[in-house]
Amino acid sequence: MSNYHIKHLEEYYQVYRKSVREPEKFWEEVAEEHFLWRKKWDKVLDWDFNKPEVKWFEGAKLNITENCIDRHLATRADKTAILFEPNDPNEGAEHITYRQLYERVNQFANVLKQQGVKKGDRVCIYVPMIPELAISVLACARIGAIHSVVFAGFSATALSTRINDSDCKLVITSDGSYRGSKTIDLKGIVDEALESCPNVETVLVAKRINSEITMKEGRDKWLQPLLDNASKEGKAEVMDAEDPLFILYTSGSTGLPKGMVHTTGGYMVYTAYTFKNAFQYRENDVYWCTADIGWITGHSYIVYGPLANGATTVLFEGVPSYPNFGRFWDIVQKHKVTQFYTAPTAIRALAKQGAELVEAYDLSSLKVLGSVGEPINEEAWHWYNDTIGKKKSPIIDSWWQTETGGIMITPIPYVTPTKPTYATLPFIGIQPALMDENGKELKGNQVEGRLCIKFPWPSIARTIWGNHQRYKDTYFSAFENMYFTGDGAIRDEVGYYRITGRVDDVIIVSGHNLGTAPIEDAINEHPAVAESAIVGFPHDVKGSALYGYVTLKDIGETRNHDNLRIEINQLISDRIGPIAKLDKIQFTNGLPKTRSGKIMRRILRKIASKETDNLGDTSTLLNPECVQEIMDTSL
Ligand code: 6R9
Repeated sequence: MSNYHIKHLEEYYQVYRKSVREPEKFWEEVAEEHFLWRKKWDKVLDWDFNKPEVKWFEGAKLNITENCIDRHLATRADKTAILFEPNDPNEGAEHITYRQLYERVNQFANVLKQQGVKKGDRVCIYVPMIPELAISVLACARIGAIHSVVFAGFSATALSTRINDSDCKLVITSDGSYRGSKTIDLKGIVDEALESCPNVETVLVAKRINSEITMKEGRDKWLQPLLDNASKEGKAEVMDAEDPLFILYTSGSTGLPKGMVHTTGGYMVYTAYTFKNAFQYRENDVYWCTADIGWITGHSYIVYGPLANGATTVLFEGVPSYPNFGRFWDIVQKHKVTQFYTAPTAIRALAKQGAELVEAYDLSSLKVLGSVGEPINEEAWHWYNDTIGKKKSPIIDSWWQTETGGIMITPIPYVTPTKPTYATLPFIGIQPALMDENGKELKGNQVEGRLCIKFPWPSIARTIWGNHQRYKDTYFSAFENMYFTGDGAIRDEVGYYRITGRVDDVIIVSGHNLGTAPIEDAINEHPAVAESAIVGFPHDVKGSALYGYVTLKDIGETRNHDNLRIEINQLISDRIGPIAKLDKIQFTNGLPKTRSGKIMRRILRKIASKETDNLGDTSTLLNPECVQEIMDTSL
C-alpha cells in the first residue's frame, strides 16, 4: 500500500490530508496491512482530552515482539537485526541476526519468568549500551512485563527514586560499563540505590567489564549462567493493544520525574510507520541512531521502530571522542551506515574538531542525516549538511518528545525541501496548533506561539504512572481540548515550523531534559546554602548550560567560594548525575522575587545570557534592589 511509504511531496500532502480528514480510517489501514495482530480491534480510536483519555485499537490483541522478531524469521532469519559496535574498536563488532535475536530474547524472557516476573510487573533496566540492554527490553515485552529503563549515567538517588515510583521488584544491570577510556562501577551504584528500595527482590547482573563486585546473597544473580540454562523457545504473551508496554521517566519542571506510560498497539504502529518514512528506510539499509536506549529516542528509534521494519540497527556502546573524535565517521565507513541520527550537541562538539577528522573517512554510504533533542542552530545545521552530508544527504530535524512516543514534526527526506533550523512540516496524522498566551489559536502563517497538538496520534503517552491528575495538569490544562507540548514555535510563511525551545522550567543541556526544581533541591541540601535558582544560558557545544544563583546562610564568617562551588556540584552529581552539574555558580545576597514569593527566573535568565538591555519592569518585584547587585557581580 502506497500510504506506508511516501515518495514525493504531492503524495505527502495527499496522505496528510487523508490522515487528518479521516484519522481512524487512515490508521486502521496502516495497522491492518503492516502488522501482525492476534485479534483485530473493536474500535480504532476513543478519546477525550478533557478527561484525559486516549485509546487506540481497543480490543486488539498482539505482542510487539512478534512484530519486531518472529514475523521476520521467514524472510530475514540470517539478516543482522542488531549490529553491536563496542566501546573499544579493537574488540570488533557483533552481528546479531534475527534468528539469534529470537533465541536470545526467548532465553532472557524465560529467565525473567523463572525469577517470578509476570505480566504487568515492572522491571527496572539499568544497563549500558550493550546487546543485553535491547534484549532485556524485548524480553520484558515478550512476557508482558512493563520495562522501565533508567539511563545508566544517572546517579544512585535518581535510580532509587525511579525504582520506587513504579515499584520495580527486579532490576537488571551489569558489573560495570565502559565509557571511552574510563570504566564505571554500575553495580556499585545499584547497590547504593537499593539501600533505599526495600521492595527489590532480585538483581540480575550481566558481565561486561569483569570487575570485582560484591554480590548480595539471595538477591544478586549472574545473568549468563541463567541464560545458558534457559530455553531458546518461548511463547509471547498475548497483550491488549492498550496494555502498558513501558514506563520512561522524563524531568518535570517541579518535583519528581514523570513516569510516562506508553501502551502497546498504537506505539508500535506509530514508531514503525514514522521510522519507515522519516528515514526513508529501505530493505538493505544500515541504520544508526547514536542515542542511548535510556532515552525515548533509543526506545523508539533504536529498538522498536527499526526492528518492527526488519531493519539492521546499530547499537554503539562508546562515545564520539574515543579513541578519537573520528569515531562516529569510522563507524559510518566500517558498517556503510545509510541513515545517521544524532543530537545537535554531538554535531557541535564534532564540528569543533575540524574537517581533517571527517575527511579521513569515506562517508559516501550516507543517505539521510537526522537531528533530534533540541533546536539545531544554523551553524551546526550547515556543518552537518556540508561537511557530513556533502550537501547530498537531506537533514531531517525531527521534533518530538518522550510524551509523544514518536517523531511529530520533521521533513521527510527526499520529499520535503529542508530549511536550516526548521523542523518543517507535521508528520502524517499530526495536527499542530500555535496558541497565544490567552488561549486563542493563532491561525494562518507567520505566527509565533505555544505549540499544542489538537488531535490524538497513536503513540501519545496515556498517563503518568500513578498520577493521572499530574498528566492532566501538565499537558491538558493549559489550553482547552489540546495537548500542550511545553515548547514554543514559529510557523513561517509557507507553514514550516521552527521550534524555539521550552517555555517552562525545563532546560535542555546536551539534549537532556533537566528540570530546575530537582537541581535546586540538591543545591539546597548544602548546609551553607539558603536558596538557589537555576537558569539556562547559551553554550556553544551543549546548546544550553546551567547557571546557578545561590544565596548563602548568614553564619557571620566568609566562606571560600571555590570550595563551595566544588561541593555544590558534587551534591548535584550525587543526587542527579554529572550531566546536571552547573557551569557557573554566582553567589548573591538575594534572588529577585515576585510579591507572591516566586523567583523571577525570567530576569535571571536574561542576566545569565548577558541580555541586560531589556530586563522588563522590575519595579513590581519584592526586592528590586538585588537585580543591580546580581548584574554587577555577574560571571
Ligand atoms: C525526542 C526527545 C523533548 C524536548 C522537546 C523540545 C526538545 C526535541 C527537538 C527539540 C527543537 C528538535 N526537542 N527535538 N527542539 N528541535 N528537533 O528529545 O524527547 O528527551 O522528551 O525531549 O526536546 O524542547 O519538548 P525528550
